[in-house]
Amino acid sequence: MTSTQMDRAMGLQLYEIMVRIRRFEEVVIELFARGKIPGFLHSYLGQEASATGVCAHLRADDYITSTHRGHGHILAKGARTDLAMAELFGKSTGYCHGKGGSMHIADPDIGILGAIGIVGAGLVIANGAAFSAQYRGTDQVAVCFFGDGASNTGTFHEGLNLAALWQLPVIFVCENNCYAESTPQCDHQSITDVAVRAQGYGMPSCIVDGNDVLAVYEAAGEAIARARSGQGPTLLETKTYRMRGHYEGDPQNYRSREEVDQWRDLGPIRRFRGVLTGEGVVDAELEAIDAGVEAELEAAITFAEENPLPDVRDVRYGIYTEETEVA
Ligand SMILES: Cc1ncc(C[n+]2csc(CCOP(=O)(O)OP(=O)(O)O)c2C)c(N)n1
Ligand SMILES: [Mg+2]
Repeated sequence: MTSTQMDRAMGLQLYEIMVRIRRFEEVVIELFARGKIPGFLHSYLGQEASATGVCAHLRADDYITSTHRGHGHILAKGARTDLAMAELFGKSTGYCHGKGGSMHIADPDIGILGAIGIVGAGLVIANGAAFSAQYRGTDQVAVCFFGDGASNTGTFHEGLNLAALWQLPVIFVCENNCYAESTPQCDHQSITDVAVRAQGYGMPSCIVDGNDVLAVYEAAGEAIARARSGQGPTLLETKTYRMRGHYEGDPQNYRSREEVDQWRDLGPIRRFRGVLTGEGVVDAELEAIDAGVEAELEAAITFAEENPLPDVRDVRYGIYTEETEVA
């Protein structure tokens, strides 16, 4: 393996997490098409290496913020597939009692501060979490996942500016998947590398092949170590590709089948399987991991199918907080 920090056990763990995300996405795409999942579905399929390589360095008490395309982020951070599946089904046993759905999953107990549909909002929320860690004197870090399109918002610039000024323990991970909705990157910004924007704020940055999980793991490891040791924020750009439409049902008449096929050949799981087998991992080991993930997902679907919808009497639960007196 090329990464200096990688051992065999970690390699297999990264593989398992990527397969879990991939299969979760493939399964929910099918269930969505069958009408089992309400609302919108924005698939993370193809981007698995980014969340996996970054989150492999995080502890349960580190924070992440996620996006509308966030299933991969939460699974890489340690979310359970059954509770996530139930949430997508809108069931009361889901992460947010069925009120968040695909785009709004949170679990503060494992540092998942929430997936946010407002593009660019995660940067300033991650800053808040990072500031809290800095203020409390802990070595926790915050990771913000966002897209190339989000890097054109005001909150992106405000977020980078403040994080650099206050040297916050935050890592901004821009998953550049070549599109913002139907708009290719070349039609929404004048640069090819989002990472160059960090220079304007005196912040280190790094560009990495986002479909190479080892490369992401290594680059993220450096950025996270810097943040943990009080050396401030980093902007990490992972170059990847959105294999599905912006949302399930997107007619995708803005890109060619050939383009998608070319990127399929560069897919992160296919590539990493090749790396692992080149290092002597036998197919049977990988197939055992695949089978374990399959069984986990079958159980998750059963859990989601069999659990109840939220009770209408709980409609206000978790939406409003009790008013409290502030002294
Ligand atoms: C503030 C805001 N503006 C616009 C939208 C509509 N919108 C939803 S997703 C999206 C594109 C986001 O692109 P990118 O940040 O590259 O993320 P990707 O979908 O590629 O993961 C837009 C413009 C929104 N949700 N929030
Ligand atoms: Mg994008």
